[in-house]
Amino acid sequence: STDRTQPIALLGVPLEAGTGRRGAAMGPAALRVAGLAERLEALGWSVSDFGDVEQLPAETIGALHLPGRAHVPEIVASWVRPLAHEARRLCDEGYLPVLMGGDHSLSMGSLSGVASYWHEKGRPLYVLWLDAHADFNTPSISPSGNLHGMSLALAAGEEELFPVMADAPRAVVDPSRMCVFGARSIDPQERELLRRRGVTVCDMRQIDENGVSLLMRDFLNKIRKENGVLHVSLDVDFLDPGIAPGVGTTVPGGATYREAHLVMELLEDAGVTVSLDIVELNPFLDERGRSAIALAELVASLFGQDVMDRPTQAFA
Ligand code: B3U
Ligand code: MN
Ligand code: MN
Repeated sequence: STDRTQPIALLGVPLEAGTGRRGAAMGPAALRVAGLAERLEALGWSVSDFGDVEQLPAETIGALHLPGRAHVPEIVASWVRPLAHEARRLCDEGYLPVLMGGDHSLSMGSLSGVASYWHEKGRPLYVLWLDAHADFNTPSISPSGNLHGMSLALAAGEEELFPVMADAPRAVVDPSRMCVFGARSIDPQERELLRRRGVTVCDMRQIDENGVSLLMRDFLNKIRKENGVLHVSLDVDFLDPGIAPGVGTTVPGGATYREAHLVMELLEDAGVTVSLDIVELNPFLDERGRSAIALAELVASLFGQDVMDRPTQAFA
């Protein structure tokens, strides 16, 4: 159901300054070795790999002053500012951008660029955040100061984080159009902020009680009714550590292999995805490339890999 005449653009973002651990900078290389481009080409997509985004020199950023705790915002800014420009340019040129991380702070750049494009087009942009965490902290409430725990909050318009982006292309995403899916680790003040802003959070209990299908259909139907488009942000720790150990912050009780593929298949049926982040893969912690391969397989499902034709369309 997805329009395969749209070319896919791969762009690597070897950024790890948003986490407390090293290794995620090797993520783009591992996703390439896992055959991401080749898998999508085999499905009939035209894929261009634009290599890795170029980091800005430190002297063009200067010192950033954020309130509260924020670890090395200057280094994160040196990646996400050029990334916002690149994501915006790829949208302008008709590509479907796929950003390969790198830690989840990269979404500050990808989501900024993508949101600025759809804002100008006048199409409502939705966000599906597949993650054990909500990444909705701000510097004044974050317990760690790690910026990868704050990227969704920036997209939702939390002003404390605006200095990271400076004048890079950006638009605020309406928090009521955000869905955090797979959550099982949220900080107390983050939870309060999510509630105040009206973000939909589907935690693992809801997934256990209702199943992936019912929850995802509700969200996807809402997008389709509004003629909206969707940015998907896939954090490796959405998956259970048993199938994807290659991530710095493993949290037990994550999505199973089958649940995760079903999410991807429902996304493919809905045909609303316009951009994708694949983040937090840490090849230094992986086991024989398992996590990288699991991610490449999931992305293939999102772009149309299936076992049989579906006689009944899930979305008419
Ligand atoms: N919420 C915590 C932990 C965390 C968020 N994202 C990850 N870990 N990967 C924080 O640091 O903000
Ligand atoms: Mn995350
Ligand atoms: Mn996470």
